[in-house]
Amino acid sequence: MLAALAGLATGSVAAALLGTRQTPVVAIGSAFIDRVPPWLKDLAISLFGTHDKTALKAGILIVLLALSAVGGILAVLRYWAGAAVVIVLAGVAVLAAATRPDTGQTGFAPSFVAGVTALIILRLFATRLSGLARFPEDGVSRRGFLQLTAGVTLGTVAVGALGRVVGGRRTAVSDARDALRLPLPPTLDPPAGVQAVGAGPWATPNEDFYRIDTALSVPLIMPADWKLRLHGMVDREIELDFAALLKRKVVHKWVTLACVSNEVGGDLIGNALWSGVLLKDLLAEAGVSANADAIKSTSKDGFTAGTPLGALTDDREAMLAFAMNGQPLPVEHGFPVRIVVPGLYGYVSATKWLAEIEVTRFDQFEAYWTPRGWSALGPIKLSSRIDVPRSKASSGQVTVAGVAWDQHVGVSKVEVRVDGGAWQQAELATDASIDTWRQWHWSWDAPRGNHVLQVRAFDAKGNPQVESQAPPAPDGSTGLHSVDVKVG
Ligand SMILES: Nc1nc2c(c(=O)[nH]1)N[C@H]1C(S)=C(S)[C@@H](COP(=O)(O)O)O[C@H]1N2
Ligand SMILES: [Mo]
Repeated sequence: MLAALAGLATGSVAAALLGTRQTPVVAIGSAFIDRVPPWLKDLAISLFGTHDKTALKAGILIVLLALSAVGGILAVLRYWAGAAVVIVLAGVAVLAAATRPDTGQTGFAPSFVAGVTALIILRLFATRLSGLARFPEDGVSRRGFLQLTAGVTLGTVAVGALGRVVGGRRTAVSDARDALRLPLPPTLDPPAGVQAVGAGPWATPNEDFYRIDTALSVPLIMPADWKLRLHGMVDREIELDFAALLKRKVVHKWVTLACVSNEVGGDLIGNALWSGVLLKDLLAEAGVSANADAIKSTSKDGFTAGTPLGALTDDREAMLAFAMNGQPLPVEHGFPVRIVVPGLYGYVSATKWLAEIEVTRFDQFEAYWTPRGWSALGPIKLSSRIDVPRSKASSGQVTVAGVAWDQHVGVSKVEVRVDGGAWQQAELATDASIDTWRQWHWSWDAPRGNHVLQVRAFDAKGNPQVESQAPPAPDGSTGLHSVDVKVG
């Protein structure tokens, strides 16, 4: 029984750290709720009222402990017989979590961790207990058993408490997030024609959106506690809470966010429909000093970004975003409010878990990444990527497709070549705006053998992409994306 409780404790910590609510008990309970006959559900509600969920959890715990006791007795006789009980119990929880519609890929992990923990602890107890069973008078075995019992009990209480602290806050914030009602975009559908044949999704789902930040544990901010202080070289300081933010004029805009660390051909880039409030309006209201040239934005966890004022006050609709693809920002993507600036890499603009904006001058401060070897200014560079094919193809007509981007400048042309031959013009999908990536495709009559595909893009003014290879540091990679394709 102690082994089972220890498993539940590590499982709850795993759930808290992974940001899933699927602890072993919750996983089994949810699967149970989905499957019970209606009469039993009604009976439970009439018996326990609004405490029906607590009753269910208690019931699961009692059954689990009873089965664990049986497993424990078996384990003293034969470890593997007891272990089988643990494996079946943990297996049921893993399956229950994995088959839930609302869990990500990590939902099964807490139950898995719980099972492994229980197996290890059971093994320790089984060894001590079978020794004790054979030599009942042996003081050493008895002491070893008592020490183990005390150690596991203490450890379980400590780990369980940790899980409560980490998980409780996480649950409270995600519940508050679920309960939010936000001004939402009229439609989540991408504009007509932006999707190219064969290319990946033009709109990146939140679950697939790349995540980059320095946060070892994600800042957990209740919307009711969120506050933004805008100060510095302004006529009037502004303090804004979440309710006040939502009362302002809201815009919805597709913007492709990119990370400066993206290697040529990499996937640290994503396109989403952001909803928020224009920074231009807020800055105008504050009255920015003519001498200022930057804002320093600071997150709840102390990350800072330095952004040129020009990019916030021109026509590009830089915003304080509170929604991503029609949902409140996911916690990992900056809940409840972050900055989104079209055309600039994330490290100089896209502060998540936003807490403070100071209007200032670049000669007055250094943002987080500047002393670490990255450029103070970070406009996104014209780039292109081949998404299909990535390694293999069958000979004949092969669709070569991908994306090209030059946020807030625009892409006018994409070309593809095979084995260093002549550049061929690819067909461009519709441009949603100059602030989003643009998809393209090209039909290739592919002969058998090993081939190298390459892509290059041209910006709105007709300038070609930089061909010389440069690494991401200090201000973004350059070079053409090449893919080796084996055509069979
Ligand atoms: N608070 C905070 N905000 C941050 C960062 C960070 O480390 N901390 N990283 C930035 C970087 S480098 C990028 S590329 C984007 C990534 O945003 P995403 O994780 O939502 O894709 O967030 C930016 N905002
Ligand atoms: Mo980044």
